[in-house]
Amino acid sequence: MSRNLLTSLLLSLFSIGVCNAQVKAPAPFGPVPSENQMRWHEMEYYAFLHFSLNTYTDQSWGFGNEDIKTFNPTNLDAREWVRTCKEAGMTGVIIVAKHHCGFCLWPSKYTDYSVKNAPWKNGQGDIVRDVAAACKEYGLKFGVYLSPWDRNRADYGKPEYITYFRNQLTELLTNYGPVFEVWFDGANGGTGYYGGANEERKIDSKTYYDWANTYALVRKLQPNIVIWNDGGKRGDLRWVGTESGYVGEMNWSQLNATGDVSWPMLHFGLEGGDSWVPAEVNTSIRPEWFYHPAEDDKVKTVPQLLDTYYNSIGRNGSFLLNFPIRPDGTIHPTDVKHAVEMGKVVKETFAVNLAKKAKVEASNTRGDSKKFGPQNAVDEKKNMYWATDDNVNKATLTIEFKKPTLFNRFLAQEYIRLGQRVKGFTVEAYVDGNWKELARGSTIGYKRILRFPAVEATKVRFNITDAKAAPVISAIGLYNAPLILDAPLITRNRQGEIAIASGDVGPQFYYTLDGTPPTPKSARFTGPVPTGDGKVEAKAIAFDPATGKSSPVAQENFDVCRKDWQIVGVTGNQPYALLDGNPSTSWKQGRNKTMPVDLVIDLGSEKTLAGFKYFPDQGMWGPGVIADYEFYVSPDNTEWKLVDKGEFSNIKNNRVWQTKKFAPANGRYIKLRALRNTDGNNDVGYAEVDVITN
Ligand code: FUL
Repeated sequence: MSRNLLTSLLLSLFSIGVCNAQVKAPAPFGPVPSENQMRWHEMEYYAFLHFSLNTYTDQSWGFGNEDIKTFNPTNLDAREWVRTCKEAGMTGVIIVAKHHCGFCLWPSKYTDYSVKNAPWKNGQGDIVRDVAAACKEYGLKFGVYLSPWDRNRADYGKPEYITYFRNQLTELLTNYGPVFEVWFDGANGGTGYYGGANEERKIDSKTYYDWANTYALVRKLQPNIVIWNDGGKRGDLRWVGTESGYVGEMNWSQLNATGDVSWPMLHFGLEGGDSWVPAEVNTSIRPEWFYHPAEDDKVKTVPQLLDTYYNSIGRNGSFLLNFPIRPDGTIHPTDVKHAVEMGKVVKETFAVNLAKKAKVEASNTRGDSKKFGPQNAVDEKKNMYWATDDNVNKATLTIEFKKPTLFNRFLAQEYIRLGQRVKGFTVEAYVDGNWKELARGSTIGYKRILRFPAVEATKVRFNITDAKAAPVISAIGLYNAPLILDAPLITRNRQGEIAIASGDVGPQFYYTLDGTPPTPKSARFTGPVPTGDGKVEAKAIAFDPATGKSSPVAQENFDVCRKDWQIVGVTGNQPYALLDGNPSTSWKQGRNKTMPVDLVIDLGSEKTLAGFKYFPDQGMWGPGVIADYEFYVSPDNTEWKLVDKGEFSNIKNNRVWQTKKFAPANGRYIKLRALRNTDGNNDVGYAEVDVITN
């Protein structure tokens, strides 16, 4: 190398250095996460394990007097639980050490109501210890749930209980190694055993637990912990206002440090709030938290779990997924299978960032410095980021591929150590010489993922359309997720239009209405399909154009169109949920009704009826699932003929479509009479009701 060349090289390196040194990083904007919160953000996905005496009594909440002698799992191996979590792609486990019933999964010194008096391992077992050890072995972080409400304790509600509660907390936070998260459930239901008092006790959850001092104790014992608290003093993390597995599309990681938190604040965060309080999305892999055999066929499917993934981690939240443990001490194989499969799909989806090798350019780069250049967004280094000049709150990052590239997911991360800034963005693809908008979003935060049907493009534009301060983007990703090809769901609404949908975003749907098998050459579903007034036999497949693969065939036989049907004696539109063809909407009879409870429908004209169908409400609380019924037909809503009666066998354990056939009878009115529901009360609900005509 010539001397001159060397000098000029050194000079230019020097000047880049000087230039970079001169360009200052953006100042933090608003509240920022603590180191503990930062570590927690990066965990993303972890498990809850619910196991207690409830598991043996088939309850959701124990009263506090359940018999310890029932607690005798025969196949318990905490290593299996943790291994499942690891295989599912999780990074930690939170064990429910004590639920509301007060029974402790560790041999607490301060109560007899624990595993030490259970037959399991002759009272020598300690589930908290086993889980902590398994987490260590498999490299997962360990957390604890300790219910502040204790329905077993005689002193609950009195000051003495706070000492007991803190003693237990001290045991859990001292004897089991590092704890990443402690969960203080907000439920304080009132009634309980309370050492035999059998009464209702009310406390003020804001003051009773003296949270300030309880938190001080927690932080002293576990300086690296994050605190989850719902309803008490503001913790490090917030609930999202639902246990159904999603947080708002707009999700700010802030709340105010004090003051009440309304539902929208839980669900969307509080833009401009003075404290960093990010969202944790907690949900169970089954409808309930504890194990109930009746839910063995209600385990969330892989597409449903993926939906929750995108609606939590994909929306700037973490994902806390619960596994209920069975009485024998194991996780049900279906739960294991679905969780592990979902983990595999996620791993496969995000294995290759297609933007990594592409050329990236930005409309603005802070101080024109490489240190803040757009390349930092695709280098997979979490502490490097693309930033704009101060006051530049709108900017575009363009990704250019070497060749047309197929993708269906967009990922973005803000460098949240400098605060959450982005308020609005769009993603566009350059297809056939035109820019086409693929998706748009509001907030980004720690991580945001958008799904859209696969598109092949040569360029992609990420446009930040609004931000509270100069954007700082630490990651941009484009991925091509494998499509999940489940048999699609075919529904027909009251107007007789057919709709086809599936759990994934992106498959194409093809259908037939004449009983022939659908193929990718059949009619393509692009929107509601009118099908007239008569019966329809609909078949459909989901199809992935990229791989040429099809799902299994879905088939639905619809009877006559329900557009002229009127529900007699009701007002408003709400009751018509039971005729809308949508199995996830439902209607419940008024609370003032007592059994028998009738549903009367005017079919609009006389029909020859040969049966009926009932789909029960799938909800958790008071669904009013009919167990015993009578079915009547009438020409005039006055003279009724009983055409069928009986039970919906096993409906308590399996809330699926019930189909009943009877000898043909003519009539214009039908009456479904509920004689008894599965809970033995007067609730009566319906997700769908239909008839079978001759
Ligand atoms: C709720 C509790 O009442 C449930 O039983 C469950 O433990 C869930 C995680 O939190 O508030």
